[in-house]
Amino acid sequence: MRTTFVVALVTVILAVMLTGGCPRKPQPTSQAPLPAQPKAAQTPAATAPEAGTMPDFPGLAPSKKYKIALIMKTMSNPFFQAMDRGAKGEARKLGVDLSSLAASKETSDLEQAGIVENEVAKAVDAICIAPADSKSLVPALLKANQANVPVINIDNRIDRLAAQQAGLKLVTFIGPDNEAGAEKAARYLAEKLGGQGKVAMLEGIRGVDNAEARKHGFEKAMTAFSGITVVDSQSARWELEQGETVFANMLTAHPDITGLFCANDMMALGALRAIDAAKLKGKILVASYDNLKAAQDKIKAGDLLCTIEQHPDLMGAWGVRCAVALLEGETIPPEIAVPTDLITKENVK
Ligand code: ALL
Repeated sequence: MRTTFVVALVTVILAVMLTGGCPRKPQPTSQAPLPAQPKAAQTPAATAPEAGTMPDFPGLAPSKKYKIALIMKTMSNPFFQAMDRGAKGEARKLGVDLSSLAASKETSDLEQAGIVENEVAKAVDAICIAPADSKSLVPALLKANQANVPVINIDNRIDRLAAQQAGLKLVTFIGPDNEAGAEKAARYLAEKLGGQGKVAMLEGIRGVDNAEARKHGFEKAMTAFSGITVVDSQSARWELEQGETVFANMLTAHPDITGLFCANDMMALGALRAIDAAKLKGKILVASYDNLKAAQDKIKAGDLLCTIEQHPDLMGAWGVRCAVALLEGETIPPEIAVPTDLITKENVK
């Protein structure tokens, strides 16, 4: 009887901790230490909430109108428009003065670094950044650290080693498990191919954390199917036009490709154009990532097999909420995971 009570008590305590509901003492600490372990050995911190939940900081009532900068990659990708909407909605609720900023292109990482420096110079209270590159933004973000402007990393991770070596402190990372998300989409593709055939991948910008993680997820999924050969994998730098050109060239080299995984929808939309131009519509199954409106339309039309919803709206909203909570003295978990959902013709909206 007594043992049952103890087991039940421990279970309740663990459940409360895992859902992020444990009571939190307000602490003045602002910067969570960077985990020291290599990537493979990392596990979420004990206080990190499950994917799709986040500490809600009940009763969060800002004591002043905070100035927060949301710095994204480029508004030319509708993915960031969704992130912007989420952040603006939360900023309205919390009375935050939010500046939404972005560089011109997917490849404009140095321009993005300039935006970070400008915002630091304007003395914003916090920065939420979806970095275009995982390493080249480090020096600009260090300037934020030096000026005591807390940095919340969303969507794409700053490279842990580069951050550690530079002594860069990030409050938290809010984003998906990109490897698991890509693996989910790629496994679905392999299953729909009946575990047979020649497949290829269009990668994001090489060396960038989420692009590399999605590539690993794709490779992991494909190695489980002995009848599938990966014949090509190249970067199309997240862009539609590049997706079209790179995949058109791949098709010339490998006209018998029957499956393609793209690390984002923009590249997939480009690849679908190349498939059309090569008169191969219906012969190649395409899987991708982001669940943009244009991708949903392609799924409904039967041109795209599946995509992954990774909730950029939540990344934006939670980024703003965590920034405010931190400025109000709350402790922020070092990792906050957003879910990845497989979207197919069965559940597309
Ligand atoms: C990443 C996002 C997206 C997006 C890409 C392009 O960080 O997670 O999947 O399409 O940026 O900039």
